[in-house]
Amino acid sequence: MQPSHFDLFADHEPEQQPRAEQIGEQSWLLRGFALPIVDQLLPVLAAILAAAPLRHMVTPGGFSMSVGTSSCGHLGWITDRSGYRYSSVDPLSGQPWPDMPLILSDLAHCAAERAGFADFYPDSCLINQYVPGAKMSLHQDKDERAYAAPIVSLSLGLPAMFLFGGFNRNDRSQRIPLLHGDMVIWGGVDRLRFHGVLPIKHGQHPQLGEQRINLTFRLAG
Ligand code: MD3
Ligand code: FE
Repeated sequence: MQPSHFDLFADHEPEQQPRAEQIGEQSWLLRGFALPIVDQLLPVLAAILAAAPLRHMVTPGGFSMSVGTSSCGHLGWITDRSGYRYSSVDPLSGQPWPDMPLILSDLAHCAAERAGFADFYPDSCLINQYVPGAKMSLHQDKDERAYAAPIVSLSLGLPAMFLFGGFNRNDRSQRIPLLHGDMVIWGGVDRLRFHGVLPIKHGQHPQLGEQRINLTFRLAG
């Protein structure tokens, strides 16, 4: 394994590390895990979005998503009238997606490791932008080639109420507030649980303004 430059937590005492909160059998919430490097992340994110702008993709059913999306890494998640899938090309530019910067892949790797998932090397980072009112209905993530790897998420900007459901759409959901800098890791049996995000409320985040950005790191290919 290549050495990580994201060794911020390596020489800290355990009690100084962000605490891990178990939210499912194999799911963990790391409150504020990304805060120590968030000022470095924001310009990196801006550069990705300059090369691959956020856009409102169309679902197979013909509806425009309220969430704006883009990607970096080898594969990016897309949707259009012909379906949901991963693509190595950004349909907007016809070019490969921007590379996934090391600071992002390392952050995801370290978060996964903290949650007990060794050797997580994501090949895809989906960037979701929520403005007030935007939401994500309950769904499962099934477009990845394999489900053995966890999914790691990073929340930035305005808070969101995350819905963590069961294995059937109508199972009762837990509501978990996700705040700026929080990271969540979903693996194993929890990987195929239904989940969603309630409509984002109005507000101003000091660094991101009136929006929430969520990054999800995946092994898609
Ligand atoms: C739980 N995004 O992009 S992050 C998605 O906040 C998505 O933007 C939400 O759901 C967001 O597909 C939630 C987290 C997430 C991603 C995948 C999961 C949670 C998950 C897969 C299984 C269980
Ligand atoms: Fe999802």
